[in-house]
Amino acid sequence: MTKGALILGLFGISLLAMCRKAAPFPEADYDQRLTGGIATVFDESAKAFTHAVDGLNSRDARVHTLGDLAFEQTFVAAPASVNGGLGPVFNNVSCLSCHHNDGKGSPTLGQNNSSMLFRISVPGQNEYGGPVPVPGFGTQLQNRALLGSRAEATVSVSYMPFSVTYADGETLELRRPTYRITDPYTAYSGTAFSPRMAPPVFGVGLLETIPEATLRSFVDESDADGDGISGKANYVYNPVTGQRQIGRLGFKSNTADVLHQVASAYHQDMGVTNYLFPNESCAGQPQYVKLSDAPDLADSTVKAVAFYLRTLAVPARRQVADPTVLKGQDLFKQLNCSGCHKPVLRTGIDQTKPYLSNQRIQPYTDLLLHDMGPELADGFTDNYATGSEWRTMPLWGIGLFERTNGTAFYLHDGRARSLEEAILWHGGESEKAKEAFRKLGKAERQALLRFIKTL
Ligand code: HEC
Ligand code: HEC
Ligand SMILES: [Ca+2]
Ligand SMILES: [Ca+2]
Ligand SMILES: [Ca+2]
Repeated sequence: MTKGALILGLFGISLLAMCRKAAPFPEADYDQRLTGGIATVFDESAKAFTHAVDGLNSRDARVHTLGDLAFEQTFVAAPASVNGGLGPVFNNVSCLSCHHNDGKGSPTLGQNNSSMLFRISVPGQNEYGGPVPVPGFGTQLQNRALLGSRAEATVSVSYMPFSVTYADGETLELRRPTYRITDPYTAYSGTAFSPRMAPPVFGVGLLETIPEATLRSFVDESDADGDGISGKANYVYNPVTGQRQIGRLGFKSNTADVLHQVASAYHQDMGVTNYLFPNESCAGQPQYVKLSDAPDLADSTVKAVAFYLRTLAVPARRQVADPTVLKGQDLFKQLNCSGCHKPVLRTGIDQTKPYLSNQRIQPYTDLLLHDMGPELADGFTDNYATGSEWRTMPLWGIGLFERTNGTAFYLHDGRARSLEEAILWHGGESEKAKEAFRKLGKAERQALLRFIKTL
């Protein structure tokens, strides 16, 4: 072969290389701290969840601020010059009273900072495939009421301690909740009762921007790959679009988009009517008296709050190069925690929101439903979600809850008082991962927990 042919040959190869798709940027070269891509904020304080994403224009920044203020407002009985229209029945008085510091809440029933609400139903499906209301109570039980009205019922909880033993002999005490409904204002005939504690609200804009196709690609309903994890998408009616869409928010992926979630929170959690839900939550019930307060809220406020949440940044990870943390990260993969808590996803493109578009994010969720076994089951079906299925909880920000909440509680009803307890409650599709965790030695368990605390 002549020298010329060799050069031509090499040129041909390099031309071929140029025509191939660019090699993906190596995963290890990404900055592991950037939990939300460009929508990441570096703050480890109690206010870590309360920051706007970078890159909002001045108009958008103003809407974000308006939404921020509205999120914090305490509502009162109508008539009032500002923030009227609370109730007559409600679970709490402001968004912030449940979502503490834009993070999760507390399961402190009976106290003002309680972030609990209760989904209720009778068997069957409504016209959209959703839960069927309990006569006289609807699909949510409001345990508080304005002066002069009666709460739908009182809800109390008691916890039974029991212990779990690790393979190395160490034990940990868990507590099993039992809820009681007392003093209903009229005969109560509900069959399913689902107590839920407020989850964090930052990062929902990014979750909303993940393409449906990505979520569908994780579905493995008949567990074809045999790893014991199936994963199923929920499809729910979205009153904003009038269509059935893949569910992403709520503990059973029971809501498709942020605006719907905000409007229904005002309506059901606070009794504040709005353009998507113009009738009081207790309308049609025996105790309902027509109030002259509808709609309680301006359309622009509902939309500003949705915009505020969509543009909340996600806090950065910490101590990502610590050797113990890296060991924990390996264990998280080895135990297949990552089978559900997907570490890395990519958002799609939303031209109206460049600051959320095409980002490599680390939400640690697949947003799918998983059967978590009888211990966590609530018996409440919601569209395609059965009574033992839950959405994989995102783990981003989880290491900061002790700062944002003082005392942190975990799982849908706040029964777990530590990460360790939360893991030991895993069952069903996650039984295998839980058992593998239980069998780890102490140092390895600590490494895994250290890793989770850096999220
Ligand atoms: C009584 C406590 C309470 C109040 C008040 C409340 N929330 Fe929530 N919030 C919750 C609970 C519990 C959930 C989970 C609901 C579910 O699983 O269906 C939730 C879910 C959410 C979510 C979805 C987060 C996710 O990742 O799934 C958003 C967003 C949200 N709330 C926003 C708001 C806004 C905005 C307000 C005020 C208008 C508000 N909430 C008022 C308790 C509350
Ligand atoms: C089959 C899917 C699946 C697997 C596997 C799995 N999880 Fe989970 N995880 C979930 C779901 C679903 C929840 C929410 C359950 C609930 O609220 O009742 C959750 C909740 C959690 C929480 C509590 C989050 C919070 O903010 O309250 C932690 C911590 C957690 N998982 C860690 C782990 C670890 C560590 C492993 C591996 C040992 C693991 N998970 C394996 C599905 C899974
Ligand atoms: Ca009202
Ligand atoms: Ca109700
Ligand atoms: Ca599988």
